[in-house]
Amino acid sequence: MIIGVADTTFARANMGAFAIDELKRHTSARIVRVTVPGVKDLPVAAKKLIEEEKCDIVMALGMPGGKDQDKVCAHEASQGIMMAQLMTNRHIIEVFVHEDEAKNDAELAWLLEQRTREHAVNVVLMLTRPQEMTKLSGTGQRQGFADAGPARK
Ligand code: RDL
Ligand code: RDL
Ligand code: RDL
Repeated sequence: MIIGVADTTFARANMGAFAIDELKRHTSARIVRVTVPGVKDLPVAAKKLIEEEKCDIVMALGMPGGKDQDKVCAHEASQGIMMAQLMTNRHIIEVFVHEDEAKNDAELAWLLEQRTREHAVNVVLMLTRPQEMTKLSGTGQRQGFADAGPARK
């Protein structure tokens, strides 16, 4: 099994390093990493990891900025990531942390790391133990900030 990790220089923390560190705690799968300038470059980077590097699943890691043009950029990147998934029939787990989700740089750094690590665990489960994902069905999982939890207690 091969896991692809694509991240950006735009993000304000080394998301790829967090992903690889977490993946290695849970799997011995080979990891192929690539870094691109920004989120709009992630769709083709992920598609190349799948088609050329034979990755079974890819993490697309990015940080949309807080300005309106960044939000549009992120929406476009998301659509590209979904298109790449449909073209390749492989999951590309999109790990986006919007810069304005955090109230300050310290919280942003924490969120970039925490969301990346939690989605890395999702990737390992999806790839190797999908029944473990089903056990979490409907439990209000979130990545980074606290889980929402089930609506009915
Ligand atoms: O292809 C080169 C760039 O267009 C590409 O890297 C963009 O994703 C860069 N970029 C923007 O141009 C922008 O307006 C990014 C953002 N906003 C953003 O919020 N986050 C990014 N890139 O990762
Ligand atoms: O590929 C990993 C995630 O990007 C993907 O699972 C998203 O669907 C997760 N997600 C968000 O990132 C988000 O901002 C979800 C929501 N909002 C949402 O409102 N409902 C979801 N997922 O089921
Ligand atoms: O319910 C609070 C948050 O989960 C909500 O504001 C989400 O929209 C935040 N969020 C993103 O904006 C995003 O791009 C999340 C993800 N991705 C994600 O992958 N997982 C989350 N939230 O839990």
